[in-house]
Amino acid sequence: MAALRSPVGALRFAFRQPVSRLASQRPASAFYSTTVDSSNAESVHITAASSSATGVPSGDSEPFTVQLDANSFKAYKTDIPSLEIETSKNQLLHLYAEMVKMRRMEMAADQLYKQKLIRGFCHLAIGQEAVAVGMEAGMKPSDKLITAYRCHPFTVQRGGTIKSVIAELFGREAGISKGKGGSMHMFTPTFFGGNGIVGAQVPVGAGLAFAQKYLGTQDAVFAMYGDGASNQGQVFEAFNMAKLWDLPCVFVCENNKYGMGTSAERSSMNTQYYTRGDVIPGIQVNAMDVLAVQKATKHASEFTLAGNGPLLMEHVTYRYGGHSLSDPGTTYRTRDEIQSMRSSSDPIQGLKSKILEWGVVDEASLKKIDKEAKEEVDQAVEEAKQSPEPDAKELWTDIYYKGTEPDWMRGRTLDEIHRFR
Ligand SMILES: Cc1ncc(C[n+]2csc(CCOP(=O)(O)OP(=O)(O)O)c2C)c(N)n1
Ligand SMILES: [Mg+2]
Repeated sequence: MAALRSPVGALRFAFRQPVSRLASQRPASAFYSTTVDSSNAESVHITAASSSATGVPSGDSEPFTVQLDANSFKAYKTDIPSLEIETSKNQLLHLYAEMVKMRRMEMAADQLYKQKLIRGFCHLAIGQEAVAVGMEAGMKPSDKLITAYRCHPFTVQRGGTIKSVIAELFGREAGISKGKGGSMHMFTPTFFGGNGIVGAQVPVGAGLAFAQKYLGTQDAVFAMYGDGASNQGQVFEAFNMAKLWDLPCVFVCENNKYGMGTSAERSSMNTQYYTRGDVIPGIQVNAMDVLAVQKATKHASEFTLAGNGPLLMEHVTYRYGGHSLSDPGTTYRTRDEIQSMRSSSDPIQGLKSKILEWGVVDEASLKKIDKEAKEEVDQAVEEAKQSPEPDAKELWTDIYYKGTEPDWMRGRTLDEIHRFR
């Protein structure tokens, strides 16, 4: 406590304290007793294995109802989505197969990076598979989505192929951006990237939502960002515009508990991110359960398209690996923490246990799905390796919308000039 005697010492002491502890040291005045004090509220349970189903039919495509865990959702200024979700054996197997494929693809990227076949930045979403797969299952195919750099599974879910993602990581012609973008720059007609600047995609997402309203598409936009991005000014500016104009925008905070090596508690005055939209309602989701993500996403799309304006959706999840491939991910959190998330909350293991419990298929059938996923990814990697590097003339394509190019452009040096016409 000696350090507290000097102002600098007091400051250092303050920075070492978890935010929740500092908040509890505040004077108990009316100033702090707001009606919505969510900063100390408990989050949803992040478990993938506590939903239940009875009367599972024998037919593979016959619908049946799953009751989600009672603590799957929390809500702010709105109601939680219904805890019942209709599914089928085929649908559950599809969700399982997609999550396994996404994990295999990311594991392949990890290996290929370590073999130096992938260079540059590479951020993987191992542990967060239920977010991309569950969102795709809950969105309309024509709804739009935009995210940050942790974008490989979204690219595949929104219409890309595993080969096109791996080839993009290699910088090859068969890549989804013709090898010119790399890890953070992948797109499909309904997926607007893949963005490297933290938070910058959030106002772009609000702009996309404005376009949907202006064009009358009846499509919702999901604008994703991380817990680390959540404190940026531009995020709140986007919230303001979206609410002012009641845009069909769902702002989605993918809370994986860390922004690089900084825990959410150290960076955010309120870690209940779904409550941070002021007058914009919010829903917090157990995003280790793919069915809860699917349910909440469908609910969110319908909510905003019914003319209710924007919604905040917080997916509580966890990344198993480091922030990127240059971070081992174990200096700012314990190995025990990672291990305990893997063993108690893994989205793939959770769905697997439900599939077996509900008699959807037996363990051998799931092993076959696992094997097929590995083979599909291995083949995609081999095919991507065969793809050539893009031709140098591709440096001048996809810069401007066709027909809007200037007469000429400067290249890497003053004398390198390309004439468009
Ligand atoms: C404007 C800007 N500042 C800093 C960085 C460096 N940076 C890259 S990712 C990141 C942390 C973001 O964390 P979060 O939003 O929680 O997303 P996550 O990586 O957890 O998916 C930072 C600071 C950047 N890319 N852009
Ligand atoms: Mg984060």
